[in-house]
Amino acid sequence: MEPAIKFPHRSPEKMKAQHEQAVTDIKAAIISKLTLGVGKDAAQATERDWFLATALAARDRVIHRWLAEERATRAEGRKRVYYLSLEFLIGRLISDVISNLGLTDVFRDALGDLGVDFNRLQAAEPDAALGNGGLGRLAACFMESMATLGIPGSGYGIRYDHGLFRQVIKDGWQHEYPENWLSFRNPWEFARPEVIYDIHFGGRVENTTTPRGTQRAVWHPEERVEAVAFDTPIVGWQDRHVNPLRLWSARAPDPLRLDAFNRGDHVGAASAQARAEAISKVLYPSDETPAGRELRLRQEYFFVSASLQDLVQRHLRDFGDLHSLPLNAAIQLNDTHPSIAVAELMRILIDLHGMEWSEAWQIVVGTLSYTNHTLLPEALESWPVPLFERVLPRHLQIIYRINSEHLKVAEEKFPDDSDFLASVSLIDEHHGRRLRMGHLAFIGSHRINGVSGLHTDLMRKTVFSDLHALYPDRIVNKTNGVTFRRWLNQSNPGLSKLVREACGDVYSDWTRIKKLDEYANDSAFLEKLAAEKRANKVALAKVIRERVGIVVDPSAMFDIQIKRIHEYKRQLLNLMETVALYNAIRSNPNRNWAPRVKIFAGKAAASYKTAKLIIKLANDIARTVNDDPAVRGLLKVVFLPNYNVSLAECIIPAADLSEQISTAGMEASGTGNMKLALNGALTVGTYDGANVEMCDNVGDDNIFIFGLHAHEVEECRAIGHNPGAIIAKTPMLAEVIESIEQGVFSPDDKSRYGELMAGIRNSDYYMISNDFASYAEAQRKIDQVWHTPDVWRRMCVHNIAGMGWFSSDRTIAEYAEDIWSVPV
Ligand code: 26V
Repeated sequence: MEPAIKFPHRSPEKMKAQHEQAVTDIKAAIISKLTLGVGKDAAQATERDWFLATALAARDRVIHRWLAEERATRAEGRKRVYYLSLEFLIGRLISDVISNLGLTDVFRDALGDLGVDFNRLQAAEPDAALGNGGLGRLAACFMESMATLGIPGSGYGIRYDHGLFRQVIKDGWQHEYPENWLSFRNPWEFARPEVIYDIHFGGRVENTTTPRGTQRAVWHPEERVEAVAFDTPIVGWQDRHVNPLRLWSARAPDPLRLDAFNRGDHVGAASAQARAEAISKVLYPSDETPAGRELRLRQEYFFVSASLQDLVQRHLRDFGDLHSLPLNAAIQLNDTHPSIAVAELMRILIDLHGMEWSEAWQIVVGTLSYTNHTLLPEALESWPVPLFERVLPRHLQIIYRINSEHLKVAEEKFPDDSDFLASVSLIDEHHGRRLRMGHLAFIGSHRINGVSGLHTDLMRKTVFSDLHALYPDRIVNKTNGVTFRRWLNQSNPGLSKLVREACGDVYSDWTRIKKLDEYANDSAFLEKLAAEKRANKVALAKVIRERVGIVVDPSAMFDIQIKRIHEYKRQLLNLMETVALYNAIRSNPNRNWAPRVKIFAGKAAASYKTAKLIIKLANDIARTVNDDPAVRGLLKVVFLPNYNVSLAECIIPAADLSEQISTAGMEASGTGNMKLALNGALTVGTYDGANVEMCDNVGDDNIFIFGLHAHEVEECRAIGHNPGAIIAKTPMLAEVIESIEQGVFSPDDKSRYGELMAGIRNSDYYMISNDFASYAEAQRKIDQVWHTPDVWRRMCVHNIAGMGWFSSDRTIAEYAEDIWSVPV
């Protein structure tokens, strides 16, 4: 679908002629790239060759705009935004680029003329899976929105050789395999072999006094690694603006020790190279071993140091003086992973540019800001002091000084309160001396933001309550959003067309989508909406059959839970309710059940045993239910392997029901919730994360909310809740637990889920027992609504219409105004 009414003054004949000319040009460009860029004839070209040629032809159409925008930013001295993130979960880029250029129909027709199917060609692009989940995907949506809004923004991250692992399900269990996204060349990126920075590690610090009597620290590192830049252009909607995503690759300064090689030590001769290159080898290496943790710290410092050196150099080139850095640059830290930036920027200003401490500190705080994405204690980063000192001795000194200045301020404001000081200190003395990276990021930033209203509120009340007392103006909320260009226009072109016919170009102006509310009682519109949903479900049913061999009926309700597998996200609650439904259908097959297909997808961290067991349970339940003729036609369960951005693009448009059922207070925001509602799914969810604001935007009657609220969860935990008593009072739940623990779904290993179920009986930290009855009740209410299609469809319309505010354009505009001080 092309941008709406691009040439309002042109006649249809003229537009047709123009289209034909464009198709001719693109055809020639693709053939030229195939021949000269890929080295293939059309007759020998594989799908991958066609993808490469097409991507190269599309990329050519971006470069001039990119260079022009960069020239203008420089000439006008515009403030730049730097988004530092260890993760960018981009997925495929081809349809992003071509559709934002407004050339989808042109490329489709050009390729068609060449005998190539555009959809199949798109599938030949490997996903850039440089992220784990929500945090990384948010960074990708933000990059696209910054480009769309014309904000001069650069992303900085790591060019991992291997992104997130490929998940293979064997006999129901998850296995991990390396992802090789770069093995067939990445046509989007530009290697910049001339943009290289030295990154240092280890060694010692020499403290000297200059002849003038000032103290100076000189770091004598023991190791040097090179960071090499690779740039990917990120195109905004209608090609208005293009921004770079600069990813760093690690390289050893000396690839080979020739003396060792000539002695015959072929492996040892390359060991320094292997150690250096390990830094950009894999995303989020296992942190189960000390070596893994150290590598993670090296990754963080590596990309932060390279990025800061790069932006400081650019600032000096453009403005000549580092004192104006906060005026001309805003650096956003995506979670604590880049928080070493606080100490590194201080080091650059003081050690390398001779600045005074307090002057440097003002610049750092004025330039940096930090986004928190989770309150889970196990996910809050901290580093053991001895490890940190070994890797970054000079930074430890700087952090100690930051801490002592910070504690002076704290002591002045809250005198004689040692508990308060211990709680705001950058050093946690309780767990064997660790550096609290969240605290470091907080102290070094002028703004700290949460990612939904509830999450921000909890930040103020829990993990950062004492720091908040010290700096009450710093914490602000910036509720997450998603880019509608990818998550509606590209992934669901049929629905996108309907929305645009009704509302106009919602991709330039998200407020327009609200107009869809006016169509909620338009039966012709509701029919068209239903037809689009049906077509998407037919397409997903095909994918399900091809990938897992299960046949599902597109007229059943597609009930979807897709996200990382984590106990707090409670896939287990969904599975247990599925078992309850299975039991109920078996004992009462003739009731007026709403036929359902329960679809799960998601990866578990390789070392997360319980999450992997939950995947196995999903597959065990799927096998049992799908093989049982008693429920045939009424219930199917599917676990789709290897969830990634591309699979999400295929599942989300086909969803009827969106499961957002985390334990209240634990999901910072969620963004899948927004994508699914935008695609016309109804939400069953807890009052958690951005679900709360979704309620406000779609209206309480158009969303199914159940379960404890965050404060109730806290109260329950405080008084010590009693799952045993709840289970005893809830026969349906008791039956589910018994059947799972007795091995009904695991006849080959009856005790497989004994411990998992004992966890619920005994402690139930995630409150499955507390929420079970209210969840099951919500599901039966959903069945009722499903039986009245008009009501269901009307609710879908209100959901789509209510999602405007969840555009990442809104989120980014708020960051621009309240945090970055850049014009939009
Ligand atoms: C990380 C870890 C790592 C150690 C084991 C447990 C654990 C649990 C959670 C996490 C999440 C890290 C940060 C993150 O990805 N947060 C997600 O950020 C999204 C974008 O803001 C947000 O929508 C999700 O709710 C939030 O979980």
